[in-house]
Amino acid sequence: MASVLLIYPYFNPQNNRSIFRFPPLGVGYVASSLRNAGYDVGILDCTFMNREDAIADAVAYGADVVGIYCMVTMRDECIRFARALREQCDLLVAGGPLPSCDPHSFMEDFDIVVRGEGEKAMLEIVRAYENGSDFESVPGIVCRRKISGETSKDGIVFTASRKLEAYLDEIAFPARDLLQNDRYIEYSKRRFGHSTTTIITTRGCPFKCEFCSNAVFGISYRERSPENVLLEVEQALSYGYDRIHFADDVFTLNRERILKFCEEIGKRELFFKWECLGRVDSIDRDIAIAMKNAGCDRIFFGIESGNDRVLKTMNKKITVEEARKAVNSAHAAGIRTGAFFILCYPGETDETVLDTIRFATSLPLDYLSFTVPYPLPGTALFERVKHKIKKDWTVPGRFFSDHVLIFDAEFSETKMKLAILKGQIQFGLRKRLGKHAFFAGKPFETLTDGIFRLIR
Ligand code: B12
Repeated sequence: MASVLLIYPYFNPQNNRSIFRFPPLGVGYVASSLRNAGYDVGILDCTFMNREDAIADAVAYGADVVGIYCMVTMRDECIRFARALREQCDLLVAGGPLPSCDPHSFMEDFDIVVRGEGEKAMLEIVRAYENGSDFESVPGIVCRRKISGETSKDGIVFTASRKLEAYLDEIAFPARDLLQNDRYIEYSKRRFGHSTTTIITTRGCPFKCEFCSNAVFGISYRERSPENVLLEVEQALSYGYDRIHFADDVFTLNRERILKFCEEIGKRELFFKWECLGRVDSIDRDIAIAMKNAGCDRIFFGIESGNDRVLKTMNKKITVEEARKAVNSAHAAGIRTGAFFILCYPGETDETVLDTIRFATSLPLDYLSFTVPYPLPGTALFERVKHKIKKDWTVPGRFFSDHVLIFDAEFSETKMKLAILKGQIQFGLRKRLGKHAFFAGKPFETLTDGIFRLIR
């Protein structure tokens, strides 16, 4: 039987300010699917490795087929692996969010790109490889056309699209035994005092936010049953994790399902802490209390703007008022709250940016993240600004933040970074000064509002 190595090419960049480290679920799912069909599979997760060791390990593994994950920040590393392994294996396959929406740019270095969900696609590819049959019969991939037995360098073929997995409960759990659980547990305990892993309980998101890349799971929202999810929770806890980060795009979308899920946790007497990403229009006091009682102690909201006009431009389909209510409900239920905001989005003015900072720092948040806009390939935002893109995402930031402006925007990169810094300081002051923040923080806010308006 063919042997397969799956690589997650994430190396901790030197100036990385992100503190989150999670095991790669996607390659875990693909590995399970291959292993259940009898293949010998290994995972090389580079999160805690240096590049030289990782490449040497990949070469030494000697797999027939190598599959490499890629998302927008990993393009260079992914290509570097492909080039290092080109002569060492028979078949190179790319998969994950970036190859799914930008397959052409991988076809120079890879034999095949998988677009979208990878479990069945990768299995069918490995089977076709073993049988010597044509890859063109495998749906959901991009490959090269065979011309009289020869593989042409130029003739790139997009095969028929693959149907999305309809019954998520039937998909095998990710192969956690192949992941570096001890390293993740050690990192997470040292950093946060608890050990977190991710689980995904739904796939797809029915909304079409202008900046979001949903090339893998699409807009068709599908759910796992609470029973099936809790079996995976039990399995994850048995590895020594004590906390779950639900990685769904919209964990709280279906109210009935969340209530059933919380009830089921109680019935099974499962004690673990968890966190998730929620949409502000799906959280109210009752649901927040049920979640808190079931162990949820942190919720993140993608609010993105504190101005209704900008929220419309982003196609977020939420309002500032809904956002305030949701954060207040979660906070009142005793759940720690976090929120993500984008500053200086295309179409914003100085005043809308200041609205966002004012709004974000007025909320009872425990964690607050501001970023510059990132046009991801395959998104409507990308289409809107693609003629202005001037840099690749992977160029690291140098100044006081690792944010990189990759297109010619209405705001300069300096102005954007200043807005982020201002927002962070305002948030810090508010947290430190508590109820005195309004008076003590006001001079800082007024002064920096003025500076922000003046800067070009
Ligand atoms: C958890 C998460 C993180 C975690 C870490 C990732 C991890 N190790 O788990 C953290 C919080 C650190 C993170 C950070 C970022 N993230 Co993130 N993250 C996610 C999230 C919410 C879940 C990931 C996940 O577990 N998915 C579940 C698995 C099952 O899905 P999957 O990985 O796509 O795998 C499937 C297929 O892709 C395929 N597949 C996967 N691997 C392979 C390999 C092969 C060979 C094949 C054939 C197929 C295949 O099969 C799998 C099963 O069907 C996704 C959103 C999402 N819905 O996936 C965003 C997402 C991956 N992140 C994204 C982004 C943009 C970022 C950031 C850049 C955000 C920022 N502005 O800072 C950073 C970058 C971090 C870095 N320095 O590289 C984007 C990527 C978009 C793109 N086109 O590349 C996504 C898609 C969010 C979005 N909708 O825009 N992220």
